[in-house]
Amino acid sequence: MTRLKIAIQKSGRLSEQSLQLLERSGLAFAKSKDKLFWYGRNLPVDLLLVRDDDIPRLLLEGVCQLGIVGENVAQEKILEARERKPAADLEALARLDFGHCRLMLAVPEDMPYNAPADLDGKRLATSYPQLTRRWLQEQGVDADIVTLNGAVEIAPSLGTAEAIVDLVSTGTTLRANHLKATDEVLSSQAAVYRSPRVLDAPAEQLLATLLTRIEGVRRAAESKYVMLHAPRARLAEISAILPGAESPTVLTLEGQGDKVAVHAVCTEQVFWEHLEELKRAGASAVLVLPVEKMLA
Ligand code: PRT
Ligand code: ZN
Repeated sequence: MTRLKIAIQKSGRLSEQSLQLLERSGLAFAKSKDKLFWYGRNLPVDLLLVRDDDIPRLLLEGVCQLGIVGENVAQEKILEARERKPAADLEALARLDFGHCRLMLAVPEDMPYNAPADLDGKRLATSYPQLTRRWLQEQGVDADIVTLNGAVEIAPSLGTAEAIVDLVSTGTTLRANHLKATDEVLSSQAAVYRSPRVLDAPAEQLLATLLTRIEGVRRAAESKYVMLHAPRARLAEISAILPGAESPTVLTLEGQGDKVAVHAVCTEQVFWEHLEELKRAGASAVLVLPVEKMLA
């Protein structure tokens, strides 16, 4: 039986959530702390723990069949691979709603800046030369790219570049270095990618099952199961308040002709404001429960 290999980041911002997602999808691994390879215990699916930058290449070369990596890294490496092989591509199968960040142009706080055209003739420091070059081309700007592997944010104060293109999440790093973010080059989150290599039928089947489960875990994470009591006369109004709920289940309450119990899966976030609104509409005994798994 062919085994699938999934590549995830060994240690970094995406590691914990990538592993959690796979475990919630029903995969169990023989974990060994120092090893880069974890054998799948219950399904023929093994894990490869690597640097995030290596994941796109492992997929392109067919060493791994699936990989979880930030769109920023995947897109940068795809563009890089296309310089050698123009048809190189990776298929993004699902966005995972973690590892959110933005690749941004940032300039010194005291530098006059109105539009990308102001970058003409300037030097931009970045760890993402490919994405930066593409963006500059789209903007019709002629600037030099200085590729750095780390500490990009100090390039302007060192005098090695006038501006930078770097990942931003909270903006703390930029502020600490007296830089301001101006333009978004790419908005990114973690995603599952697949190798372009053709798989045999059982492997393809296993991959499809895994993806359905991943999708189920993702949807469950966003969903809540809501139970409440409602006056029968206000059922429509109450159902309409439930965020992302399709046709709730309505149950009669023993001995209470005017009241019903309503159960619904809400596929969007349920906020306190929704509960308060439900209460104003006459709902009582409102319970919100987490959903662990979902299979459509
Ligand atoms: O060792 P390995 O190569 O695997 O890890 P790495 O150091 O290259 O990557 P890691 O773990 O830092 O990030 C992995 C992925 O997380 C990135 O490729 C992004 O997809 C995603 N991600 C989300 C981020 C951030 N948020 C982020 N804030 N990656 C990096 N940062 C950096 C940013 O460059 C800045 O310098 O964190 C710093 C702090 O950001 P602020 O804005 O919160 O101050
Ligand atoms: Zn990396």
